[in-house]
Amino acid sequence: MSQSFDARQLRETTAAESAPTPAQFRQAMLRHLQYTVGKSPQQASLFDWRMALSHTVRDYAVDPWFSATRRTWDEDRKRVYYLSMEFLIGRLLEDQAINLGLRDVMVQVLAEFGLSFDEVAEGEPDAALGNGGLGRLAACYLESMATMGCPAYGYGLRYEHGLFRQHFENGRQIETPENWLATDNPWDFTRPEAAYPVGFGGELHDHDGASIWSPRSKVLASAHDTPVVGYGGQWANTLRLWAAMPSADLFNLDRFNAGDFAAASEPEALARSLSRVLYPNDTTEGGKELRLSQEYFLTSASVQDILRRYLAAHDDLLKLPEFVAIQMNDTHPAIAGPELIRLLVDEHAVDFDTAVETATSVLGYTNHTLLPEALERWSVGLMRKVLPRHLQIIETLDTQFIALQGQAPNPVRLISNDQVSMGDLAFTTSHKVNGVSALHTELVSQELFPVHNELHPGRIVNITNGVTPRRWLKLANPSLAALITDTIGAGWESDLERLRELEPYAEDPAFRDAFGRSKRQAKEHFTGWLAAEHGIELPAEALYDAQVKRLHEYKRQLLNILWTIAHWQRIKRDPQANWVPRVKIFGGKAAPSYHMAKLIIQLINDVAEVVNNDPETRHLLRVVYPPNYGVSMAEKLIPAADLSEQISTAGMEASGTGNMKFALNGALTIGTLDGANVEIREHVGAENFFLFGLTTEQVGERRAQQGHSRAALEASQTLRDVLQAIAEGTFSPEDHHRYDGLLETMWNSDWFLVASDFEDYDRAQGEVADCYSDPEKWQRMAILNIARMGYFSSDRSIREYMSQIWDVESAL
Ligand code: NBY
Repeated sequence: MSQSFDARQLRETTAAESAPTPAQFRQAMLRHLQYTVGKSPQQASLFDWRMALSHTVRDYAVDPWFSATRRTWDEDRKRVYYLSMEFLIGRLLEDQAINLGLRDVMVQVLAEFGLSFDEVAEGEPDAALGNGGLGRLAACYLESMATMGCPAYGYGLRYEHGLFRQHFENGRQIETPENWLATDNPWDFTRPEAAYPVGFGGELHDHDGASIWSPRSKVLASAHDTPVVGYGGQWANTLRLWAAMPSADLFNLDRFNAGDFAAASEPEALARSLSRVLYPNDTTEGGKELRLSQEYFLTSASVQDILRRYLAAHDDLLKLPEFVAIQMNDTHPAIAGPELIRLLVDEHAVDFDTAVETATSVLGYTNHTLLPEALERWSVGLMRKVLPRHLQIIETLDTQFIALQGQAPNPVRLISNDQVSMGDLAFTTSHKVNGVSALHTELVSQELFPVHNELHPGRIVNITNGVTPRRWLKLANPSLAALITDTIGAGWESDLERLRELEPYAEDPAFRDAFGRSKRQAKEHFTGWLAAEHGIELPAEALYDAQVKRLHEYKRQLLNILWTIAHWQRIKRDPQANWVPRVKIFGGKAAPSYHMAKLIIQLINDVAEVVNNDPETRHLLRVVYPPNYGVSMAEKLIPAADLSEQISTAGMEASGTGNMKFALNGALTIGTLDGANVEIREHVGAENFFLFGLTTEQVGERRAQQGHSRAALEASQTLRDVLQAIAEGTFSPEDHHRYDGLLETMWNSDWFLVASDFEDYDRAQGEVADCYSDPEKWQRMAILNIARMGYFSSDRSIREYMSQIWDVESAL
């Protein structure tokens, strides 16, 4: 059985039949409390209970994990290896419990001890091993691969410090280190026996025409495994994260014996730094030796592990593509091509051309960006210093690639301007290259890789992103999930197209009311948390209008806050008009070195300070920016939103996945024709989507027009009034010049076309308000959004990867 397996069967078997009784679960939990945690119920703190509970849930994950692993070996199945520098997992307890069918029993047993599950669960730190969309996508895909019964491993780094924590001081972003491992991580199994040396630096020697690499230093990669259970508990895969361990010879015993204790551990400290901290940029800074070393560390350990596992059951390395598919999540692990070629040639005596062919058949590359500053390039000098053998292999690949282009006068090169282009390298060493939405894939073919595309027609494929409905609907929005189950029955969780059965209910007043109540509950859950955690009180009766995502100029949080100012000014001019009360919610982190993004954060907070304290408007407009947005905050915030802001400059957001989570939870979208917005709008219907803004093509034309920013400003009195208020220090009375730089950009360059799109955005926001004043209409639209979002399940995405890229069958 395979692609056509019906995931609906899963739930029935596990959730109902093999789930423990409350008594069994209680006993298992108390056992862990006593023997794993070492506490009695009388002494146990919330932390102790969470540990006991997590270990109990993990135990139930181990059985499907063992059986899936055993079956994969016994049936000699092809495996997928998803290589990613980021896995933005968030919390695991409730997620795993839901997939194992244990959630209700767990809540009930805790209640018997007078404990609230929410309170216990709130203590779990987010595993924030990622920056944003790319890392969260990897986490959704892991969960979907397990649900679909796709034999797979996720490979990543076990960063000691995940994405920094954010707080605000006087409106400014301050970063502090994140420390998720400070208390025990109950989910992973340490595997000291699975350790691989990864070499760095050193020299090449010629030996009978072959290159011999003698690395200068070696660092051990040591494995930590977390079982990832699919929905229904029928299958489980492994997330294997590598931690850097200094190999024994790195500790300088001579220095230690000579009494220089600090110097003795210097090389050791350097080695450990490889898995110390996640790079906090969602675009590369470039040229950082540690980053390149981290990328190689992940890649080499993973590829060695993959070959070891393959060779344990096979001996013909040329058959590797029949049993192994490796997916590179962007170019960060793109050294996998040269590394696999190196291992085949240098360690297993495969000839070079065969090695290249084998590697290419195994590898796939997902592109997540067109932004030039985010396309990785490593200087040849750095490559030679850190990875001399790989550079040599890349030079050969470059020569071959030029030859492939025949007489082309200006051939595309893997190495140009003394830099290795990791995108071009990833393309040439992959049999499939995919973009993450239809529009993005089109741009990848036409703008980024036109030459590659002509040389290898059919290599580029589109696989539109998806999100897992288990975490992003069932877990995050229990009231809506319950309403859906009551209405169409269970099973939609693993067959999301079934949401379509909700369509007729858009016309049912009772259902619309019930939907309204579920939205209210989600709002109360969010505002309750916001009040408890941040002391922010929000009105329940308002349009919740949210933009949460990394801070980036192309995402145009600036457009949103400028419109908010315009809206405030309008209310002040006519406070008695029939305004729809709005709460403007912002969330997201800026890269620590991204000055403009941090300035925009400060502007949002400055505006919030003024607007929220204006007695004339505060019942009609609020601006809130809860700090430290991440997966766990998203789980509370997204279900509470009425309006989803997806307002990037067209052509710049590769896909977006937050857009999918909001629409799935019944928020309406105000958005541009960018990334997956295009497909969301096609699916939910143009009449159920607030569209505005220039198209990708028009963006190109507008940018080419001299003085477009000034012209757009001259055409908008509204926007000029906004900019004037900022310039006058309305929001920064203590520093009138704070936003000079930002205003200068608005008048004179405006690369992201904030001014050009402002008036149309204003028009669309007007439509939003009109529509919201007609609750019946709004709810009908929201319900149709939910009913038509089935396509955006990550199960669908994974099914497409399995058939179009990995050529692997479901084991279920
Ligand atoms: O990947 C995001 C895209 O912006 C978004 O449109 C898409 O939905 C999502 C999933 O396909 N890209 C993204 O999140 N990128 C990064 O986080 C990232 C991280 C590190 C680096 C570059 C990009 N880096 O070079 O270090």
